[in-house]
Amino acid sequence: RKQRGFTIWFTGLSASGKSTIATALEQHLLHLGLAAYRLDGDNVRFGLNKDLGFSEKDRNENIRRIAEVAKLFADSATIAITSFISPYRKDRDSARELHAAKNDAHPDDEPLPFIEVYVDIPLAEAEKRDPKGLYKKAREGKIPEFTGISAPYEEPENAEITIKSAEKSVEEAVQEIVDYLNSKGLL
Ligand code: GGZ
Repeated sequence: RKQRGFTIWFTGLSASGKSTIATALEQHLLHLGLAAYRLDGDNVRFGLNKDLGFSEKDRNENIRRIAEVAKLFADSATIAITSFISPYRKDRDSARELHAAKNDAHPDDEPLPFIEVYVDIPLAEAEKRDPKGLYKKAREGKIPEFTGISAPYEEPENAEITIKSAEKSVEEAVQEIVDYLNSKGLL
């Protein structure tokens, strides 16, 4: 059977564990012989989106472009995995709607599935982890508009999957996502 493309959209605070789980999930899917590709700050914020910072407007545009790129990957029968804070509910909902929209050139195509994964961690726990010392700098006022400290994070209300990352291993998190994908017939 032909692989269907779809997008797995991670969202959560800095240091929540999004990228670690996204990377382990990508490895798992590749080992199953599936085409998967991860979009994250390293390959997007330093390239396509290097003109963007962290103001609300720039984050809106960051997420808009990432959603468009993820959709292109999904449309090419790849599993797109995105790993960005994506703090605004409106932006995540737009990404979801973009995947659901009919393609005028291919009106008979099925909509591309969009799976939102909320990597839920208490702010205090993320701040305790602080692997890059960014929370400390943000508290000192050295990084303006830092998510969770001086910029908002709007929690998802209808995420397909919520992972409490302070209470689970990376392997358990990956298994939870894989079980969900299997239950929806996506793998
Ligand atoms: C939040 C920031 C900021 C500010 C730099 N706020 O832990 P990290 O370092 O590796 O991940 C964070 C990353 C967030 O970029 P995203 O593209 O995911 O953000 S968004 O979806 O909101 O557009 C953090 C670092 O960049 N970083 N400044 N002010 N995170």
